[in-house]
Amino acid sequence: LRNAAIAELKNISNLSSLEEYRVKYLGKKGELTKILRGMGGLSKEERPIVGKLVNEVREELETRIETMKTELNNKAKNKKLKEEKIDVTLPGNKVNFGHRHPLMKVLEELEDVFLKMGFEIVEGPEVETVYNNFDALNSPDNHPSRDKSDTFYITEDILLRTHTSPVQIRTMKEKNPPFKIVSAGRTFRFDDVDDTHSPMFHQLEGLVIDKNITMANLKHTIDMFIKELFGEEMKTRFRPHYFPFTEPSAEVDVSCLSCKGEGCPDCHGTGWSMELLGCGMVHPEVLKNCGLDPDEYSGFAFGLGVDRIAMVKYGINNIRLLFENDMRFLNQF
Ligand code: FA5
Repeated sequence: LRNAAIAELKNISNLSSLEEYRVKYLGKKGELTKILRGMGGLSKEERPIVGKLVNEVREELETRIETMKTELNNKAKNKKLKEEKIDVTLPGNKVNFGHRHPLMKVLEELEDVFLKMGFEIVEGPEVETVYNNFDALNSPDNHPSRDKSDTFYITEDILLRTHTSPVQIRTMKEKNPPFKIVSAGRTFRFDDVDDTHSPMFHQLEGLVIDKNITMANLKHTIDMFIKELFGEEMKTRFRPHYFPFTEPSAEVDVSCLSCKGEGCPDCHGTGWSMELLGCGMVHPEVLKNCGLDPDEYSGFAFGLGVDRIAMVKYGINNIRLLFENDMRFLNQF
């Protein structure tokens, strides 16, 4: 029996068959127990001999089973360790980080420049009253921009703002001068889409009200912010223009950064980029509409096209790219 048991043990390869094996030989109904139970049929002299033999075999099998158990346990542990080994030298999985949209980057950069120049940032709503968007800004009743073919009306008195200038009205009514504010956000016009126009675009409005503010302060502020944003070599050009809410008024272009002379695709050889902003001295009528005395206070205002600034800054020749969300384009920023 001992030899058969030892031979059988060699074929056992896992813990559950080892347990079956233990029960088979050492359990209550096991082979060795059977022999002990059958000892009643033996003579007095034979009993201690057989009893001793059975106990010896039992002890030997117990030791062997214990050893086998430890071996099997170790084997299982090693197998697990091998399988679950982590190769720390393997290259990691690439994590794609999101990033700011180029337009938002420019917008934040613009706000930073104006904060540095002592301006305060204020907010204004995208849905505005016709009064704030046109009337209070001295816009004549028959001004073409009021037309339904140019402006998105919600009701007769409510519209999607066509520019950020209504924030001027809100600020002048709320704050006591002197103040310097900027306000950026979305604006809407019934414009046909082309390379430089979109029906939804972004403007940044600036307004400075104090005593003795002149056109020189306006020119200096615009020049400074353009140089801060694009670099010292950037030049500005002020062209006389008309806005109902400023007098005098001007439009501003900046020099074409990538100018290739005569046949330049960006400026058609003029040396000047597309129009970037409108500006001027706040019209006395507008000051009066907001309860300010034009004999005491004066000020300047400007409104810049943020999308166009982004285009000049990053050399983008088509405004559509800013709104199409093509990842091949966006991933370049
Ligand atoms: C205005 O909107 C005036 N409110 C600006 C102003 C403010 C003048 C304060 C004086 C004092 P204008 O319509 O020119 O002006 O627009 C200003 C800028 O917005 C333009 O120079 C241009 O850069 C940008 N812009 C206008 N229309 C579009 C459009 N459809 N798509 C993209 N950018 C546009």
